[in-house]
Amino acid sequence: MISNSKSKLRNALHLEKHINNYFLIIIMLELYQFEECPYCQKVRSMLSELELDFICRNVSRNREERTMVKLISGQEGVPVLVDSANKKVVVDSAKIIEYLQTR
Ligand SMILES: N[C@@H](CCC(=O)N[C@@H](CS)C(=O)NCC(=O)O)C(=O)O
Repeated sequence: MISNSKSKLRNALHLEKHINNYFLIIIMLELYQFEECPYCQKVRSMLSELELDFICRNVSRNREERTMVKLISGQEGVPVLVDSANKKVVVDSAKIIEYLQTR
């Protein structure tokens, strides 16, 4: 009986941890990018300089294969920044950098 309660508590704590991680992920900044893209590099540097955590969404080098980028931003170019907490999608490295600096 006691071990059953302990196991329920353990499961509840485990679930809570996952739920907390889930919300942490949604409020984070997401950068759609690929490593060799010089515009993406500029944005990554600024995110580091501002000590901002972000999720890196690595996309194909082939623009026709960037389905999520197209869906989210209405165009295929990267970098694209998604700031879910502020419901913003920002396209173009210069605009993203300006957004990050004034956010
Ligand atoms: N002016 C844009 C240029 C971005 C750009 O040319 N990105 C390339 C990758 S390095 C790209 O995605 N090209 C495909 C396209 O523009 O559809 C910026 O500064 O972000």
